[in-house]
Amino acid sequence: MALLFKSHLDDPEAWRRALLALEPDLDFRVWPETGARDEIEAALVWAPEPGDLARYPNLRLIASLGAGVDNILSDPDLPAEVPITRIIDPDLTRQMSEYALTQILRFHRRMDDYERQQRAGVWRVLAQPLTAERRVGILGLGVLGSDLARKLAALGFDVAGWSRTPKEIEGITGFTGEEGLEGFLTGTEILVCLLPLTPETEGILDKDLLAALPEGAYLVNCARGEHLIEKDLVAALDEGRLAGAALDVYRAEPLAPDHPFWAHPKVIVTPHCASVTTPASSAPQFLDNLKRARAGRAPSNLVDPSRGY
Ligand code: NDP
Ligand code: OXD
Repeated sequence: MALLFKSHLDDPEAWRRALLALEPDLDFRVWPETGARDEIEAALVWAPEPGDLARYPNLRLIASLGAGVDNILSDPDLPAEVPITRIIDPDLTRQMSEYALTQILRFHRRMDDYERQQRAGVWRVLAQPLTAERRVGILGLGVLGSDLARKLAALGFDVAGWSRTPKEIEGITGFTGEEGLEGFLTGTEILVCLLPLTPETEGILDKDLLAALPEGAYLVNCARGEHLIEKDLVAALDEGRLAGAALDVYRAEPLAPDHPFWAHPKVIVTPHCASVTTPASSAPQFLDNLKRARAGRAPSNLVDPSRGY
């Protein structure tokens, strides 16, 4: 039986090395060189072609190469009975918290204003709130959001988080569901999006949500481009209601060369690099799940397709 690898972003040779180092007999095939389709028992994928995963009659595991699974669950022909897993990995979590902290601290310490001052040759010390006076709000208190929340709280920030179900995290003010969203937003000066992309969260970062933030707030979106209504962000920045945005993800990636974000003075653009799955660190969980699937046991890091994440 064989493993099929399909990703336009991840390096198949790095994955081959990492997996074969642990299981030398693994039959590792890279799409589209699938060989006989009935020999494929597992698929390790990022953004598979819609309909493709339905073509392997003996598939028993679909493993996302990332933490997000929106690009798998969007396939209308997904084989319903095959378990889907995602990456939960300390390296991935650490990278995301580093990325978000970099952007948050940059805004908090007014580095965007100081960079503008430097370009104009201006020497002026700006008012600086203390961390305890700065409310950072995190949309999504899952694996990534809760790690970031704890690290921000350890730095002394006033941290709040919003999730679907209630969360008890020491030092974090939790808000839940539709009814909790407005109270969460009105206190949030730096908003970080770490939600999964689902039908409920698609387009959540729209003009109404941005208008509910205090004047001069900042946005950090490191989840999915489809969370954001891009023209609403540009309008909020241009009208001065938002002070800045750091974006790692976009509706269309790579970002088109003529996209207004590239040259916007209040936008930081990074190329979906906040957190990257590393084969050496994530290969063991995939092989363990393959063993579990072969033994008819539930894999770890299982996705709930009915929930969408
Ligand atoms: P998790 O599934 O662990 O956490 C998701 C969180 O979002 C949970 O707290 C969940 O609530 C909450 N949530 C989901 N739906 C809703 C909703 N409708 N209303 C309110 N809260 C909701 O995901 P991760 O933390 O592992 O990852 C988050 C996302 O980050 C990924 O889906 C991916 O899109 C993105 N990502 C981006 C990367 C990048 O490089 N830019 C890299 C890795 C991930 P509850 O706890 O109640 O279930
Ligand atoms: C992920 C990503 O979901 O890289 O892991 O975006």
